[in-house]
Amino acid sequence: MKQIKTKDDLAINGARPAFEQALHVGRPNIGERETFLNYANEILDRGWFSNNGPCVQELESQLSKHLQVKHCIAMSNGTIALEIAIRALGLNGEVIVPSYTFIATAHALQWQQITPVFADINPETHTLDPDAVRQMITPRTTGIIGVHLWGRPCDVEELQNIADENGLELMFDAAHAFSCSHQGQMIGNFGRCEVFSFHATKFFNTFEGGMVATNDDELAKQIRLMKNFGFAGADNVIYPGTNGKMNEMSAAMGLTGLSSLDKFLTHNQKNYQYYQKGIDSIVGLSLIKYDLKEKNNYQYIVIEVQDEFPISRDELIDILQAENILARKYFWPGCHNMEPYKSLQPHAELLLMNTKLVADRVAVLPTGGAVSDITINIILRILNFLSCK
Ligand code: T4K
Repeated sequence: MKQIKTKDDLAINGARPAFEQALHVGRPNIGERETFLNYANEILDRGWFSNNGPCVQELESQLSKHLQVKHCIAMSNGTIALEIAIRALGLNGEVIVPSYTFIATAHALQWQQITPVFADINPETHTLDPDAVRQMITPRTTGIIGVHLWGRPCDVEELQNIADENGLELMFDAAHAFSCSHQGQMIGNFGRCEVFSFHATKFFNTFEGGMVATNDDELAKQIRLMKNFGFAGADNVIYPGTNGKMNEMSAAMGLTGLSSLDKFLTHNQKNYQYYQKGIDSIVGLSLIKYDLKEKNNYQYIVIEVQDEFPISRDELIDILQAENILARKYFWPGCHNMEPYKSLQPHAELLLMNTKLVADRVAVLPTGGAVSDITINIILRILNFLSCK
């Protein structure tokens, strides 16, 4: 194990890195290989690879049970699930979203000629600040998309109040919040619908994949039409739909993952607690907290680098990356600072002070099944060393 006693021991100064192989923030969680291979063999034998196959149907049914939600509609990825949900809700004009999110939240609107209007976040929760949302409503606003960032639920009730008072649709980007709850109810049950990502790097993955969850029968019917070209039956197209279908291998990965979900969660939670013990005693670093009364997936280890820390967040990331610890500055610099929004809305940042504050100080550290407590111990020792610089 590499010793770090002086700054010359840091890889950024030419020393050997702490890890020989890159340590990624989100290595995939893989369930029992044998289970997946059995599903894969069945799929090959059956010769039924897509178009609402038996694995997709079984996955949707298990997901509905897990989230206690009426309809779970599996898709090829989270972004297309967002695009379809947005279209099925009939959103147009302007839709209020946070800028502090993955770019897909904004792009899913812009892709359909809907203007994402960026509202500021609460710096404590990193999710939409309801007062900021109120400020951004105009006569062109048709909806609000809250993002349960890091798996921590938005202020769901207050956003629902705002939507109701102003006749707006409310949906959620729950890409990070699979298997999380809010006030004892599983995420998936709020707003008109909620959208999940099952990308490789997520707590629960289907290689690539996503889903819309809703308790609204009519909306579910519409979404099912849209993700399958608008087919209402053989040779009967009644809507200009797209192709958002999940394939059978992805669904098989999902079924495999679901049967190991408790194992993934236990591992993530242990990692979180291990990081927490170390980071709590480091002045100038804070680890975001999860509400212990709720279900959490502990998918992200998110730290904030405060002014008291001797080096900046960017210097910290550079030092860690040199050690082969590929920490990330999600979701810097905020969607409003990326194209096309940067050019289309050059003054957006004036109302996004908290977004800037948070985006400038967050770093995400590696966790997941591939990261052990020994690895975390090494990362903590580096952080400790840097705190005394
Ligand atoms: N809404 C929100 C709030 C989201 O966060 C996302 C996706 C979406 C919507 C859209 O859902 P999807 O359409 O993606 O289903 C990654 C993911 O690609 C993206 O899914 C995710 N959010 C975002 C937060 O992170 P990058 O650009 O950071 O990906 P990349 O390739 O750098 O991978 C991240 C880490 O994982 C790296 O350290 C490498 C490692 N990795 C990656 C892959 C693909 C692996 O170890 N194995 C792999 O197979 O975006």
